[in-house]
Amino acid sequence: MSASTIDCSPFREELAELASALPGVPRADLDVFFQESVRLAERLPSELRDRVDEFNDNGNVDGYLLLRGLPVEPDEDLPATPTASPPPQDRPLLSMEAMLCLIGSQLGLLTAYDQGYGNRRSITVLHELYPTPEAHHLSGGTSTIQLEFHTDLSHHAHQPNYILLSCSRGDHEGKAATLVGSIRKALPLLSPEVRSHLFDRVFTRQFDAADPGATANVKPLYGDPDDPFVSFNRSFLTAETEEDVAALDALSAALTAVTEPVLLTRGDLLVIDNFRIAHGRAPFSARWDGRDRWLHRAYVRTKRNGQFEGGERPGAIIPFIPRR
Ligand SMILES: O=C(O)CCC(=O)C(=O)O
Ligand SMILES: [Fe+2]
Repeated sequence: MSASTIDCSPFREELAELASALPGVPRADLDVFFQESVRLAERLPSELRDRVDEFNDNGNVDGYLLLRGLPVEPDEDLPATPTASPPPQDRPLLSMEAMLCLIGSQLGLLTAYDQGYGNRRSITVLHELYPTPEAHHLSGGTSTIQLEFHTDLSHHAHQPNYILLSCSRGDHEGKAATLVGSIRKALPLLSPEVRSHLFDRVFTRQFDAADPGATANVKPLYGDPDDPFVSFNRSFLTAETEEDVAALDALSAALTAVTEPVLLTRGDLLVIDNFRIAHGRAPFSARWDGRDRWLHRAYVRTKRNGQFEGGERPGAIIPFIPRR
């Protein structure tokens, strides 16, 4: 097991007990639910909390933390995989939703984003990911095609630090790996010329096809030149020169070369450092039988990089602010 993976089976009972102390119907009052998540996160098993804190403080080379063996309902007790969002208001709390919010609360502030796509994405902390037949090719609802490398919400001034994905059901064939490309691994593969070209180079990102004026400024590499943050999305970044195209191609190739597939199965929770890795997802076949792949997703802000002004409460909606 890699150092980025934590076997949580020894904590399973303790974690199931914490989950049962959370409100049983989260959507009945989400504010109370998130407040309770914060309070109960203090009672996470100390060994697990220390590992999560260590990742939060220092990160790691892989750019992710994978918690395995978390408590999850037997498959026959889970509802059918959704085919539409949002879930019913009265849906009882699922174990993997509880894990998402407990670990998320330990890392920072669970946040509902207005993503700037008009009303095409629901503004909520608790996202559901499941295959949909008509999914846009850049959305998490895709299945038959690969979801290409990207940074979530790179066009938002308060881009979340972490993406949490917890898994109630894996895909039938075990193909739908989440693909993670760590900049700490990819950087040594880039030539000094490409690095200096991409560092602090401002690209315009169009984020709304219906409104060409809706743009944000995104830098593929920024921060510490020797240990930069990455922001990547090949189909959104508008390259202006031949050098831009070549440099973005080189970054894409380096990320691909270091990519690690992380196949999520029930009871797994993946914490993605959204500043250090670009991620995607391998193609897979949905069966539309009520037992398709089903993930829960939440975004977490931390005090780094101005994501947080102070005084915000967990679960609060942050308006859309394009990155400049
Ligand atoms: O399905 C996955 O594993 C990742 C999905 C994703 O990256 C997204 O929805 O933004
Ligand atoms: Fe994503």
